[in-house]
Amino acid sequence: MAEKGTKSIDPAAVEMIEKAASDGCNIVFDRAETTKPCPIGAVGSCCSNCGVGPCRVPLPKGKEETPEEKKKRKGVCGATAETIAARNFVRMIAAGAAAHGDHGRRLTEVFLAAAKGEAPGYEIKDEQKLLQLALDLGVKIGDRSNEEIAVDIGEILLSEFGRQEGELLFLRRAPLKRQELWRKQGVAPRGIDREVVETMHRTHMGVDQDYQNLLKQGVRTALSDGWGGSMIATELQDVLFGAPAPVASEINLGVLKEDEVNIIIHGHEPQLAEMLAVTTQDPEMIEYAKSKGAKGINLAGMCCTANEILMRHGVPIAGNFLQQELALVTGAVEAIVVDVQCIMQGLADVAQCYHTKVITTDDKAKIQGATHMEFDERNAAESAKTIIRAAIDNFPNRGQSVRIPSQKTDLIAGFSHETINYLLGGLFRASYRPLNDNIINGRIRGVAGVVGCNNPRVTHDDAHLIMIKELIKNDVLVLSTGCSAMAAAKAGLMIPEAAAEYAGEGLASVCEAVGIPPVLHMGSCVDNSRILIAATAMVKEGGLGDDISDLPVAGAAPEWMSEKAISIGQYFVGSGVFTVFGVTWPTLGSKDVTDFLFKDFEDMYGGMWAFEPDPIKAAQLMIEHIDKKRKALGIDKARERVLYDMEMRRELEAV
Ligand code: XCC
Repeated sequence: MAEKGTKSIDPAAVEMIEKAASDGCNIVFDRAETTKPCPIGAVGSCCSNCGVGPCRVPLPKGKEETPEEKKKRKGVCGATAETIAARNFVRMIAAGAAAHGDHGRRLTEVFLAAAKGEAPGYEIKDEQKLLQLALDLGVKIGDRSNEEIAVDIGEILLSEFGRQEGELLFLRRAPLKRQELWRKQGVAPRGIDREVVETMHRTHMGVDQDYQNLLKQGVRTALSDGWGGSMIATELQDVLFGAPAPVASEINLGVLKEDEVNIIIHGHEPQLAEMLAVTTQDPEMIEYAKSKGAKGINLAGMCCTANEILMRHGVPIAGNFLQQELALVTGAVEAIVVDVQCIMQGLADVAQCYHTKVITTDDKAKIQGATHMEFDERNAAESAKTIIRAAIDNFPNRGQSVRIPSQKTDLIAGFSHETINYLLGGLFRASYRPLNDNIINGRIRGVAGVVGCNNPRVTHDDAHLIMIKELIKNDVLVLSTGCSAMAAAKAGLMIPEAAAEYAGEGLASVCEAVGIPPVLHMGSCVDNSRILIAATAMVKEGGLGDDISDLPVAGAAPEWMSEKAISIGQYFVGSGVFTVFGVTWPTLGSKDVTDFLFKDFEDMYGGMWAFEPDPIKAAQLMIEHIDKKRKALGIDKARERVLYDMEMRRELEAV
């Protein structure tokens, strides 16, 4: 592990952190030193839900709390430390689910507008996925046009947000046993908006004051994200922009170009990024760039928007969450174009040190000091051109302090559920059978989803890489999304050759036979819903139990920071997956709440949380869980028996 206090293990990031210091520019890593986390808020022991407080109920320092002390640890209204910690926790879930839900809603609106011919430039790209969705949702196909079918799908999915009764339709995609468990526990979500609103209501002063009941609503709200808002976003994005297929690209700050207009697109929603990807190729725009002295236009992505256009177009990625300001420090970025989520307000200050224009594009997300250029999906091409022209106009303003790090790494992305199905099963028999078989025979020990953010409280990218390397070394196939996937890609773990170098013998043999990396890039954070679908496909394929909680799988977010990560973690736990988070844990101010999430949840949902900041220990917890599940399935012996004789090798090559 990197020495404490090391800011990043990425040499490109380190170079830019040093450059920022010599340029006298204050960046996120400096602010993390001057602004320390509040120790009471960090563990969920501060209630600021009314004007009486904030009431702070910290744990006594350095000793066990007596029952008497615990009784006295209350807010002015009498709220216990348990209620306060649980309220804070479920409010994080509600905020995360709201972010993903609103993304899904906006996408559904664009989808509907495209289907009705009201959003020129957008069209149905993936007919197969459209028809599959129609079958799933009971939409008549017959001899209707794709657009007619799409209008029905869009309307059905739009009404999922405001659904008042019943259950979200995509819950039906889960294994039957899981659906029954959700109903039994009373956590099958109704509408996406309804669950978020109810969580905000319940956590208002004087409403739900039973921590177990609050956490139950937290599960329901999170499930409305994973099997609702996020899944709707992923599905419709795939239909509208095409389901991802394997694509080669490059990642890290070295993708910026000294002699071209550099435009970074940062945020989460792909509709603007898609249009920019097309419009930056427009000869008229390229000519305009040349007229300003540049050789061309270079579009690069940042954070999850980057993942979206990487997965579908191979657009290179400049970096993950903690590199957004560092990209500006290169002095070579003409514009950073942002939509929603994970956009640091500090960007506006850093832009002042250089010549970069920060361009906000969504009415929901404006930043003081930035230029606002509203993106209108109904006039998308013109909106995109206006933004690109503004960036080109800024090229002549580049200052003297330009330095682009040389680091960039090759990667293969585009591993959607459909791709995995196809790659493993082949063209004529697409299936998860070979994956399940290789898990049963022990070549692959299990599957882990390693996802989530960067957090400046720990060394940038370090925990992601240590954890992922430990997992693949132990034959655990890693599925990754978000900023975690970018960390892995930068370190060279997302090329097929990484299998021979980093993976255990069993996993390496499968990766080599199929030609895949040991860490598969599954997309952005809403695309964690792809992991739910992949897990369900493994259950349905047979041989590994009859619920997601039976599978030898685990999840992790070793450098999380966003409320969305808490919502994602909770929907994985609520779907039956053991999930471990690093950095910090927001309920440590209440032992009862923490124990409930870490222990009791296993009996209730088959999945539970854990907190372990050491990434090696966290990986070991995941492996222990995977082994526990293998044992329960009776396939632990198979693993011990693996000997690579000639016949097995031949069989493997035939996969
Ligand atoms: Fe944001 Fe999605 Fe976290 Fe990265 S991983 S910091 S949420 S960009 Ni989503």
